[in-house]
Amino acid sequence: MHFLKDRGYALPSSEVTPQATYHSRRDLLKLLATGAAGATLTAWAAREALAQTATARPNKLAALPGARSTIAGGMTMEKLTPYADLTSYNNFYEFGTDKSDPGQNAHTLKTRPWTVAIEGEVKKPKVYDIDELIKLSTLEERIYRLRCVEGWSMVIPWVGYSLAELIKRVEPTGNAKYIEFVTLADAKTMPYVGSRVLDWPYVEGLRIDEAMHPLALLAFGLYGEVLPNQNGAPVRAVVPWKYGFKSGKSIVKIRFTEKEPRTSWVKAGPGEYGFYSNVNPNVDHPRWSQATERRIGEDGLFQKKRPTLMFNGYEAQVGQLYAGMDLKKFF
Ligand SMILES: Nc1nc2c(c(=O)[nH]1)N[C@H]1C(S)=C(S)[C@@H](COP(=O)(O)O)O[C@H]1N2
Ligand SMILES: [Mo]
Repeated sequence: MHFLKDRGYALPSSEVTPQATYHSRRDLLKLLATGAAGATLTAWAAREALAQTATARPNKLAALPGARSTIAGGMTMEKLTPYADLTSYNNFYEFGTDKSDPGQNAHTLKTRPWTVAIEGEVKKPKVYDIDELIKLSTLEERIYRLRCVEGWSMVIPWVGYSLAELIKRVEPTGNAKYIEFVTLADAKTMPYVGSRVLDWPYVEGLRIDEAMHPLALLAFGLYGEVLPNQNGAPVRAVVPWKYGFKSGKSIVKIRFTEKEPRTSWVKAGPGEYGFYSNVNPNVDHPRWSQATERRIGEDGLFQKKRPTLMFNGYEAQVGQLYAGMDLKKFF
């Protein structure tokens, strides 16, 4: 994936973009042209200037209905992680376990046709075509920190809408206590599906109130363009107050359940990875500290690391979800 190297995050042009990528991005741009996300487009046009400083970012984004201050508080003015870094340093084990593997291997992922099935404890189960899902609500650009459990972090300008928008439309039943994300496991296009690193498909989950929190994002793009394959095209979750592995990539199914989902990482190491996995500098991973982090593309390997913030800096927004819970027990 070299198509943006020389253009940074400018909007694409057909000469520098492989045909397949261009088609999907053109669809996103077409959607924007209909006015569905006009304000966002304005912000995107100004991206180049903004990203240079990343401090003078004007408030141009559409507010979420009823959650304006929550979302504004969830944004960060920190410097954005360069596009080249966040597309070449990834965790996407279906394409290999080295950080550089997804960027090199994920071109085999086919993101059209693509459907996302909504199943389980909902009154309106439905199989959404990805292009229908993109149009379900107004796309917004949201800058979130992503903190990996391994101790590195990035700041990414995602494009999507609150997961709550989808959840409300499918009408969960009274039994829906959790939501499970099932992601693609296609051995034909994903070379490491079948390897023993994880139990495939990659499954993640949230408690329903966590999933309903306006900060929880269903993302279709970043830096104003559709998601690069290695970042979880064509649709992924982004749960910014949790360790990165909770944000499942390339989702094909969303199930509403009564019981806590059995997630891939909890199955792989129940003593190391908990269901909640909220970013918490006070609860160490059994094999390493979680107190500090290294910002990809910014902090050198030998530089002093920056302190990790409770709930990844989103405590004011999400702390209430865990009132009264022992976060050492429910890690
Ligand atoms: N399907 C799937 N989703 C996944 C992973 C994965 O291996 N497979 N890795 C997770 C981990 S550990 C992290 S840190 C984030 C990384 O997202 P990014 O590459 O866009 O930064 O994706 C998460 N989602
Ligand atoms: Mo991660």
